[in-house]
Amino acid sequence: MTARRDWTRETLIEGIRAGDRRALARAITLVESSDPLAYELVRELYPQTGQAYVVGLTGPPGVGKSSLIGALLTHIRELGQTAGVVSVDPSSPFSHGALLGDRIRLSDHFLDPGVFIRSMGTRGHVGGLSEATLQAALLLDAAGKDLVFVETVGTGQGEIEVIGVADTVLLVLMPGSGDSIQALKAGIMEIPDVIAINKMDHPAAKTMLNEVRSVLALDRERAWKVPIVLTDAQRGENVDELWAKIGEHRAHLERDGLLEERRRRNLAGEVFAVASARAKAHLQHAVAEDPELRRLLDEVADRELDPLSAVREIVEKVFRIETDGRPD
Ligand SMILES: Nc1nc2c(ncn2[C@@H]2O[C@H](COP(=O)(O)OP(=O)(O)OP(=O)(O)O)[C@@H](O)[C@H]2O)c(=O)[nH]1
Ligand SMILES: [Mg+2]
Repeated sequence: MTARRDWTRETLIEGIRAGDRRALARAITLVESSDPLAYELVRELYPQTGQAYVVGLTGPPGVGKSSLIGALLTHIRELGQTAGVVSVDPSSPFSHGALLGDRIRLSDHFLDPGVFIRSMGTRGHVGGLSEATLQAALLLDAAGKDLVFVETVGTGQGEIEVIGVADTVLLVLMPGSGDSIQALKAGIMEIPDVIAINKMDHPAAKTMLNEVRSVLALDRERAWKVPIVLTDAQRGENVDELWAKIGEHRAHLERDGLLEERRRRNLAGEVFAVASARAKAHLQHAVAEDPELRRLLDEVADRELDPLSAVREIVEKVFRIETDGRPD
């Protein structure tokens, strides 16, 4: 075991720039715990980012997202590219490295210096899931990885929003992921860029493929036609094809100058998401700490004060924004 190093801001920055995995591991731990030093690191390294291509994977629990990343890593390492992986676990405050399951599924890659894998808990993070994910992706980018994979488990709603940092969004489903089909159909879930139906050995895989196809057929306006690939992450089946589809999406974005546009939109979205998370945390804290503001909530409950008047008073007091109680 290496002795525990006393990292400083400078040695961390230097280490990350050099792609040192211990520096990266330490930095992501700082991100996880909302340490102000993480913010400083990202601020310092940000000008060098934007080199990595970011692939975001989302989908219901247990569909095989981590297994698929493992299989994709084998493929892209053969192509000579390096990669960073961050699996975001919104239900846990700390992950301490890799989750046990991921450790098994991604174990082929742990000794490979061209790959950095890390799970990250985000529960209780002051800036929320978006902030932690954005910071981790930027750190992996700054460490010189060609590719960054961000895995996050979908909760059924707004799954894709949490990977607003991704250049390509890959939705992973498996036969029986009916909820996700409904969410796509209802427009609750944004249409991803590529869909993988994993566990293709399952007898219902074909049915699932047809269901997904019929949902996508409702959305014929787009220039990009969302490819659907049946995969088997365990046996590595069709993983090269999946990677080719991700590559085609990338080429589509790069060809028409859309990548720059998308990144601009993504980053603006991230700034808003993080600012909103912080504003909300600030608001909750302010109300919890201020008996006068808490009293307003009691008055609303007792029907002595209407809700929008309470909003006006709270917003004026906490943010010093004059409003008439209506959103603009
Ligand atoms: N039969 C079959 N099993 C698979 C396949 N891919 C993954 N699995 C299994 O499915 C289980 C879940 O796989 P994971 O890769 O951990 O899935 P995940 O989506 O990352 O799960 P969470 O991160 O917990 O949401 C594991 O037991 C895998 O071995 C596949 O293609 N076929
Ligand atoms: Mg996983």
